[in-house]
Amino acid sequence: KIPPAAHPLADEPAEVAANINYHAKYSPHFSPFKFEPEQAYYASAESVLDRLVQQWNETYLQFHKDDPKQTYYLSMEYLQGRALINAIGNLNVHNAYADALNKLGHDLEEVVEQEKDAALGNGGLGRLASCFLDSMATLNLPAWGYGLRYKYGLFKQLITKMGQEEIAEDWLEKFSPWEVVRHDVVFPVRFFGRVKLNPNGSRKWVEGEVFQALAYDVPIPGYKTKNTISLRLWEAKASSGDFNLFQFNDGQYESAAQLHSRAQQICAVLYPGDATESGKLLRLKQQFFLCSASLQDIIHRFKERKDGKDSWQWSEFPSKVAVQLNDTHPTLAIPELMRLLMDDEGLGWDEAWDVTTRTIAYTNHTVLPEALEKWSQVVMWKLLPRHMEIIEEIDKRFIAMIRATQPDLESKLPNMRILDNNPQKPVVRMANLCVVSAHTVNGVAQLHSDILKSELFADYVSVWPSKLQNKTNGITPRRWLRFCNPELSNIITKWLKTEQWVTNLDLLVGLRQCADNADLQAEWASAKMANKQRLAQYILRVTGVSIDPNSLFDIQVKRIHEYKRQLMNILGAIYRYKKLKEMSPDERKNITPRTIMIGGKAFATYTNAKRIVKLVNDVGDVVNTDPEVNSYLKVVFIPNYNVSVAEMLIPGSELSQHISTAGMEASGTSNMKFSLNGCLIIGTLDGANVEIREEIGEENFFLFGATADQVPRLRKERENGLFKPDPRFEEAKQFIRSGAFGSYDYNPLLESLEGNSGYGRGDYFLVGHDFPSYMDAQERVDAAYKDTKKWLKMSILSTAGSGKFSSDRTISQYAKEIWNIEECRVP
Ligand code: 26R
Repeated sequence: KIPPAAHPLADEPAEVAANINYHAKYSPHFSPFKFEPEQAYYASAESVLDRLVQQWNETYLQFHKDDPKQTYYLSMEYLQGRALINAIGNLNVHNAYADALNKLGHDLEEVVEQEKDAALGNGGLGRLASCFLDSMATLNLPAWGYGLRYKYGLFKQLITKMGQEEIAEDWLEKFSPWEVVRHDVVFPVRFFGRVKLNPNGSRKWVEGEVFQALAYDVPIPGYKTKNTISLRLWEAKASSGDFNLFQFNDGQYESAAQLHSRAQQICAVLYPGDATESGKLLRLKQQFFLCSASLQDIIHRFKERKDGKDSWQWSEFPSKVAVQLNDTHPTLAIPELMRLLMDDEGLGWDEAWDVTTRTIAYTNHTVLPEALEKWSQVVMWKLLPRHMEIIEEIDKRFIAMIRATQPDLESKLPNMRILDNNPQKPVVRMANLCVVSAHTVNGVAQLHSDILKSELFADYVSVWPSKLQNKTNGITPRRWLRFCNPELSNIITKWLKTEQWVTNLDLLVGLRQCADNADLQAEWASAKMANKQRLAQYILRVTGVSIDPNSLFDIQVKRIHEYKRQLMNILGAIYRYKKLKEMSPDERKNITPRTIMIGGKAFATYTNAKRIVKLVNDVGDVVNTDPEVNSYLKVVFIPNYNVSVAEMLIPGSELSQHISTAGMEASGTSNMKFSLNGCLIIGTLDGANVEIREEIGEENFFLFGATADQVPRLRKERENGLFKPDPRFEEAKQFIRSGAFGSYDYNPLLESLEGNSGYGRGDYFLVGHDFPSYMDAQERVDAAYKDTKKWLKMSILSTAGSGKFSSDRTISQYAKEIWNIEECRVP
């Protein structure tokens, strides 16, 4: 019997301070002679971890004891952002830590900023995964996240004279206190090799090279609950036996450690460039590594859950395990589960297929053709020969099933089947494999799910009428309001007379009835002003540009992509600048001053996206230094947009732009964050914008542009030369051509808006078509902003109408309608 551990901490600031001090003193991470913000951060993190570990262990035990069905969320991306501020918020010890740090001569805000963002993701899909973990923990759901522990996360964006430059971000450089390595959780993962036929007819994948997957666990605390779940990240290692001591002693250092260095490549970076064959192979290895390690772990847990006391049956697996695939990136989980069940556990095809299909569900996050994964069959046969056999069999059986049950679909089969056997380039269509194998397929906003049903996956609807579902995305109200915007949160709590809204976001509707109240409006305005001032200081610090907190703060932050139409935004800014220049000083006095901020990373090889970044910066350089007009307009590019920058920007924003070509943005999630923080939206009827507008009221949303169902016709008309450009559009483009923003060659960008056909040319994204209605909507924005009371009312109504967009709502729906899991709460 081990004596019980002493209760780690009380919440009195003095005791918290003592505990931080203890960690500062006895923690081996740094010399004891320094106690600067960085040391204070590490000591605070370890102090918080004392609390987390206890809850975490209790959660493990509870899950083990109750043995509920558990969900496993498989994702190649997580955008966790900072952990310290979130953990002390969720543990409800914010004030204790702020006071404790004060006693130690530090400021919590400064200490918190020492932490590097964990940026193991690109954008929306990765941040969604992190919001989902927060909600799963908060709702006490028995759930796990699985991912990869990349050494370098998403690149750091530098803005230079050349535009965007990328540098590696070594987020683990100074070690992360938030991960715990589990030396006892290790699984072998094989690549290459061949399939061996056993005498009894069974098959076995053998030889090739084998790496070890080592688990690192990150605690995910729920809000005001003991439940603390795990994000398990796999790291690739070679076995010690793979180190060739003989070669090493012979001076052949590189070849002695060959497997070790190949292991390091697997988890080196997120999305290695895939222009080369070796790059593509590496990406496929990453995906398989995640799937194989996670499934072995899941199966291991399934088998050991009753301490071996009870016998169990494979047919119960789907009533104990739900696996959610975050897009097609972890699709290999399907053939890997089949392989493990058949080749390792001895199940027959039918039984294995039944278990697999009842376990796995798939979420689609995009309809863009270039993002629909297709893997070369040649590469797959080499890397994963057994999985290719299984995929061929799934394809064969699918075809047979369709011919037997729905012969009328014969003509659709070439598009529906999993293998595309085009002799030039035979590929495996991962989305088709998911739709055929998963029990549920969901889109991420109502419009997106409708498009999946009517277009991308339309052929499957008659085969499985209820397989396709919608689960509108959501965001965690903890990180995205309560913690990032304490000023506004306090006002909301005061006026609703409860803080329950943090876990029951629908309560925000209670603000509707006081949207006209002058006192609320005054408090609301002063919170916004404080946040704008903080943002202005940040902008000054990182860009050197001074912006006016009394101007309208207009923000577009997201990955740079032509479909998201940052180009339309900057063309609008250019037109605004040109008109300001043409005005007399007296005329200018009627203008609503604006600060247009644009931020986001361009994929390193996406040239047109990088040109857009360059253009925004060049326009900023000209506009911001033009003394004639720069008190009416500033254009700022926000460098290195990430989760913690977003936490600063969103509370200080007044207008945000969600202006994608209708039908192209699956959902968008920052639109929800802005709206929740009382920021108005100018946007198209795309993704979740549609539902946000429904919830907050159309009179509170600046709508413009073509609708999704009009887009194909408009593209046709354009091809047939029927498009008549608006003079404002022509004027803005001409202004760039005139050299007003420097001598950089913008022709490729301008040409993408010209012509009449082709993807990415012929204005595929309909910037020209939507530009006039966009500019009209911008005029409505200017007019509305002049009426402060009206604007404040709209702002309050935006927050009041955002309750639906809590990820708690989204996750409850997944739990009920897809996973069939229930809460398992630590008492
Ligand atoms: C593998 C490669 C081709 C690849 C494609 C696409 C890698 C990553 C992506 C990212 C996509 C899938 C993504 O992030 N989609 C976004 O998902 C969000 C969460 O559902 C949506 O809000 C957002 O609209 C969508 O673009």
